[in-house]
Amino acid sequence: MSQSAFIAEPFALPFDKKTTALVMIDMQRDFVEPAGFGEALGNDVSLVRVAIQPCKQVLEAARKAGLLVVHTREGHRPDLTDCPPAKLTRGGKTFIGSKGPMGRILVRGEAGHDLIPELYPIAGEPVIDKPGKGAFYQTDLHLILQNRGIKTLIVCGVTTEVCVTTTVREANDRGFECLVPADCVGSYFPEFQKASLEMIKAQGAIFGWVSNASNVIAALA
Ligand code: C5J
Repeated sequence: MSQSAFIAEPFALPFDKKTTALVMIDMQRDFVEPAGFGEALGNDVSLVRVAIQPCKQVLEAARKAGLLVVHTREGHRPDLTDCPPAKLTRGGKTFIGSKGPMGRILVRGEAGHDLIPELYPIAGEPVIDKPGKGAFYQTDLHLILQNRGIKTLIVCGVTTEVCVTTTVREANDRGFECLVPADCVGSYFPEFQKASLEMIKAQGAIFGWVSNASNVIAALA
């Protein structure tokens, strides 16, 4: 019997390694690296970079435990035909498809769109290219998870209040149980990080559980 439980808030989350996947959200160079698009917007990337090492440790533990590992990237086709016109107007002074410090912003194939080397996928790990904030919208993520019989998701990545929690909310509605290790998710805004994590676990795990990297690693060992 491989059933175990993650120590988590608001209460322990039972899981089975065979039906659990790690989903690494948008750990892309433009969001996380100094001299990327995130920093060019005036954000302090050290606030999201603190998640890299805990993510790396959870990624290694997940690989060792034989979990399905999925990576996502937010971005669009070079001709932007998959970008809703409304999304194209957002950004204040910078816009999707315009020139950023590491290539065109949020465009597939550009250097800034790539995943950071510390968390790079290995052979056999699906990479989901998503046009939206949530990882299920217009992607085959649900199909991949369903075909593997996945029930529980460990969700890491950036940013906590945007793509991480959008994905967790979507996953919860689709019947997945989601665990978010607090030190494996990052935001440029500490107040958003705190509020987002509180919202997930509020009202008896309204749409998920919150834990940390060391609890996840211990449970997967
Ligand atoms: C992500 C964003 N990945 N903040 N995107 O959170 O626009």
